[in-house]
Amino acid sequence: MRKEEYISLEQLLGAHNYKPLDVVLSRGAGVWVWDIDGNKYLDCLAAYSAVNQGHCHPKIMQTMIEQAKTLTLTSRAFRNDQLALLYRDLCHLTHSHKVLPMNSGAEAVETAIKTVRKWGYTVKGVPENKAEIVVCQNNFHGRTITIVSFSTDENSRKGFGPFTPGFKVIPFGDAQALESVVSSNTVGFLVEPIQGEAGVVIPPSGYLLDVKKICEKHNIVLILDEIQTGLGRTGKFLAEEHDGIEADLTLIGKALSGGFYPISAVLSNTEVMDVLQPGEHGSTFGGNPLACAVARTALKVLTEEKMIENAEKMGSYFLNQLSRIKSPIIKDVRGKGLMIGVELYPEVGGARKFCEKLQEKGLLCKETHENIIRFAPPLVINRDEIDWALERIDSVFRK
Ligand code: IF1
Repeated sequence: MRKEEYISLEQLLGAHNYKPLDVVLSRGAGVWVWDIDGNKYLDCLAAYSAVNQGHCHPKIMQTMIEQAKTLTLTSRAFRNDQLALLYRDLCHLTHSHKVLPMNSGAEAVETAIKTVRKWGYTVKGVPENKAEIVVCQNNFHGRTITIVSFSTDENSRKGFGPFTPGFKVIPFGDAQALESVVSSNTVGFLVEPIQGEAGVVIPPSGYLLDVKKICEKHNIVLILDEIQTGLGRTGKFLAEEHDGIEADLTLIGKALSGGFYPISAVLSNTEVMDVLQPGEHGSTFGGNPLACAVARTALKVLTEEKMIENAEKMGSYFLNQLSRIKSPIIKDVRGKGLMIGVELYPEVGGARKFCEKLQEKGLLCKETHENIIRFAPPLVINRDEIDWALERIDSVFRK
């Protein structure tokens, strides 16, 4: 089939909940992807940080093939020989005490919400159905009804009511704002260490430390959503490490499988998770042996192949070089590790057309919130590949 045929078939038979670039991909390896006509692109989105390890990492693929031939799904009615090993690997890497495996990032967020509410009622002593969780403006935590209930993005909410109550919204990056809304019913504070979808918004340094102290003072569970910032993206295993703190609950997903399989997890470094009793939460595929085996190898290659250190090194090189581009349309360049955002002046009429120009030059990236382009390639990118990308970015923005 020709590209146009793929696109019209997708348009005809698929729901229109996305407006993708008109590129039909068919192969990936490392930072590169190819479309059906054999054109090669540098992937600067990495599936929203789900392919940190690079496309089709051979070792993760090998594990997937072997495990798929052995045992894929048992349900949690029985135990399997991969789950406890993943628990051990994750607890070792993150100093966590407990792990609850799920599938999508949104499911991990929902699991954390249920857990801290239950902790509020059974441990903190909050009256039933009065639990409040604080979130930030411009948050992105997923697409379920409860999660969009506390979104501040009209596009994510309109037409989906009625919404789940029990959430308070404060400005991102302002620790005092958290203190000012705390009540005796507050059970949790859910926040991204860096707001991804909002446009790579980095809080003032020390923000996470400040909110951690406020949570300790008021006996509130700090929940860090590291589904996008985690697993090396910002140059540390978890972004919280930049502030030298440990969240009470940490949410990971996306690159936990290197892009091979949906798996997410809620990590707890306190006993919050002990409030869950048998039969109170779960999922058909949560913690299945195929997901666990793939995740173990995804974590192994991330650490053994020094991808996190590379993200730190290549990220600062990429950021520095981007900041040196002299362009009348670039308003700001910001980022941490290989989580980088380039904000354009609103007058230029939106970032989409620049993504389309970059696509023509062989670089795939995605705009967010009209004027910001996210550059988040797989963490295996090398300096030559960054220079290759910079040449094209410079040629598009310099004019
Ligand atoms: C889409 C955005 C990114 C996330 C954080 C939870 C989730 C996500 C910080 C939920 C998911 C994905 C969703 C995907 C596009 C992408 C995205 F543009 F939607 F906002 F990355 F910024 N927490 N983000 O970033 O995880 O349930 O998707 O596994 O909805 O198109 P999920």
